[in-house]
Amino acid sequence: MGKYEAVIFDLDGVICHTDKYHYKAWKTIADRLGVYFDETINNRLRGVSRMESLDIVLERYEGTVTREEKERWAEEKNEIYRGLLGEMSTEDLSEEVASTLRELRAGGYRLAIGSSSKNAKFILSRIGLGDFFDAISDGNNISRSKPDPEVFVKAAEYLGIAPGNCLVVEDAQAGIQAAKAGGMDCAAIGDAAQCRIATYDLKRFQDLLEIV
Ligand code: B16
Ligand code: MG
Repeated sequence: MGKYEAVIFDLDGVICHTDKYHYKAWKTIADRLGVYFDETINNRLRGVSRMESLDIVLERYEGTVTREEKERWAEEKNEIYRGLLGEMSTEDLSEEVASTLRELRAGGYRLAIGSSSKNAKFILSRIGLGDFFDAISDGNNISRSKPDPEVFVKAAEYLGIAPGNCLVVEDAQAGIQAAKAGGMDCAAIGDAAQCRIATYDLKRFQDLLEIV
């Protein structure tokens, strides 16, 4: 083992990709409400909690909205989204991610998920990783979302490893900020790697094996 004892992975955008399902589900709600919504707006929802995502979708909504309405729309979005997640299968886990995870496991690292999603366990089961991780910290066990460090601090706690010995892997800027605020090193992948605020910027998921 090298610099770290554990690796904590964000889920959406790191282990697998659910953007298109979030997009379809939010677009259905936005169309129903007559609010403009496109993929650029959808990109702003990455790593953001469900209710905060709805606030972004409603930025262009004219008129007042009650709390009850917001809760109902978020629930409706989630029902559509979960229906679409049902289309996911083990084919949505890339060979590169699967083999990198296997190598890390063989190297003795403790592996956890740190995701804002309340659907994390369902997604993991769809892609064949339902029993793979040593710990899962997700939208169901936190009260503050990224960039607050809570989701990653909890993951480290569940693993029983000090934050300073954990590496976080993230695709969203808010997630990188969360890792740093929790006293953890972090590796950025995808869009987050362009911000240049992470400890490491990865070109490919398997580059992880060179930095742990
Ligand atoms: P849910 P992550 C995040 O997952 C997604 O990136 C974000 O787009 C979504 O709004 C959030 O989960 C909440 O998801 O509605 O399923 O609870 O990237 O933190 O794994
Ligand atoms: Mg993400």
